Amino acid sequence: MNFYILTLFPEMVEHALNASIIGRAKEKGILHIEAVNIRDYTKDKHQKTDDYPYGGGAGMVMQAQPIYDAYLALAEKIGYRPRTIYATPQGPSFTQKMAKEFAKEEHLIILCGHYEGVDERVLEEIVTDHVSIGDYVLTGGELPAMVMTDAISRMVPGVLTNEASGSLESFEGNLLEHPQYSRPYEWNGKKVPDVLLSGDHRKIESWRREQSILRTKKRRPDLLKKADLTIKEKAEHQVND
Ligand code: 6GU
Repeated sequence: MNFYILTLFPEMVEHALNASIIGRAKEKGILHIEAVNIRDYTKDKHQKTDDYPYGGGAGMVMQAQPIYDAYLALAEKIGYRPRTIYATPQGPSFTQKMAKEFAKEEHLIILCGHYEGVDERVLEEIVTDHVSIGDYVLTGGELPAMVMTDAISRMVPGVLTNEASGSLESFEGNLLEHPQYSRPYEWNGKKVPDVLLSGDHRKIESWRREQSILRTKKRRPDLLKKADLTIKEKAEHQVND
């Protein structure tokens, strides 16, 4: 899968996505992540990419021309106009479902805004999806672009190796993951739950499932309502439809 992150701060994005699982997938050629510097496409003689807002007001607005030319150069290289996310608080919040959906694309552009915003006309021309990462204020779209790239990347086949995988993960079936333990058996006076040492895999699976449900009920009761529970589990944990 190919990501193209349109930004005025390419170095911010490049360094963050080279480590660990994403870095390894890049080395293996499963992922290609390219930070495109919008400034490289300005036709302004002073390399300017922003200007004052029409109608007045505080801050600067990113101009249409450099963003559009950067986008067109990518569309030309790819051979079609790919799905293009604008990272903005003015959109629905990013979810695991969206991560899976975007991971089906072969090419994906993410546009990062900065300052007071981006000229609306270029957004109308290129953006297919407005996506936020939550209801709080950030200084720019770079961190959201990195968050989305990470979450989408790990849904691309081959990115998660066995050690990083596991089918029962947080949000799978809208349940949080069960607690994990490693050596030593006793630490700070606390022992590992004995069931995990029993060697009885059915018992272990059933204990983990129970823990997932209890944990979701306690920490994310909003999620539990959407969780895929059996009728028996719903009865046991007093979950109403
Ligand atoms: Cl996706 N972008 C920006 N610039 N700010 C945000 C955001 C996105 N999500 C929350 N705040």
